[in-house]
Amino acid sequence: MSFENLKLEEKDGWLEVVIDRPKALNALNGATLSELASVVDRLEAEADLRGMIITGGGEKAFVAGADITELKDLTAADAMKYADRGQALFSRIERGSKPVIAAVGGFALGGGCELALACHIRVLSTKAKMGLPEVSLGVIPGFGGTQRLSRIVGLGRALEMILGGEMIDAESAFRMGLANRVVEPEELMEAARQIAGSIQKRGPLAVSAALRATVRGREMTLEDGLAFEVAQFGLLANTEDWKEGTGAFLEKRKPEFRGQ
Ligand code: CO8
Repeated sequence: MSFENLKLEEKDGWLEVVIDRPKALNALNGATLSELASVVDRLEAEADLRGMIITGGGEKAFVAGADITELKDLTAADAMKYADRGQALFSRIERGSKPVIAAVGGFALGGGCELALACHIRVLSTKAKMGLPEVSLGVIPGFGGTQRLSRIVGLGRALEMILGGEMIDAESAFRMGLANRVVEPEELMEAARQIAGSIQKRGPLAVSAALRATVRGREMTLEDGLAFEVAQFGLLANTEDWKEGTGAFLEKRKPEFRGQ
């Protein structure tokens, strides 16, 4: 599969996706959204793939937003269609069965910040800057930012970022729980791969079930979320991975999970 705006590599069972339009600071145009959608299809379809790392090409940006050149003359109907399309893609990432890590080495603004918010884990370099500057353009976050940011950092901090439109640096992002880790720029991909490597060692069906329960549970009442957790727990009990993981512990050996 070859792409115009993405670079794709498979490493140790993980897809590494570079959003690569450095001249536009990797802004998400329609073509890039379509390409990302087909990568998500592949991630879900191929059982051997365990997850995905998304990063930005060039020195300056993760993704500097939706491509503003495509926004200016949208009609109301087209704007809604555009927002729907981005939201659908980002929700597929968030609600998918495999973990997705954002490796943010520069500007993650607007739609780029919203893409990072839809990822499950965010690793930032010290050069990262995150923000939702849409109101400076007379628009609002439309790829999920008004919904996901407050769920991650709380309402007050989210509103300060959304209404004020200022960028925050990596340390501030870390302090408010927006970044899982902050590392030196040259260590960014390695840090993301290290997290991927830890996940890789675990039972793939258990990882998917844990992801599902945690992400979906957040949208439920505690009672419903707990019931959902019980159901996921029960489903896993029928799998070979469950027998292998618990058996290997008792036999004092490393498990060999087969995702079955
Ligand atoms: N879209 C298109 N082009 C962009 C974007 C963008 N989001 N960001 C940067 N570029 C382009 C610049 O126009 C410039 O192009 P050129 O060289 O041809 O002039 C090139 O990238 C380099 O940018 P700068 O020269 O501006 O670089 P600086 O280092 O001076 O500044 C900044 C970097 C601060 C990141 C600056 O480029 C900037 O402010 N960019 C815009 C950030 C922004 O406002 N993002 C939000 C966009 S709106 C959005 O994401 C909405 C999401 C929801 C959509 C819902 C659909 C309806």
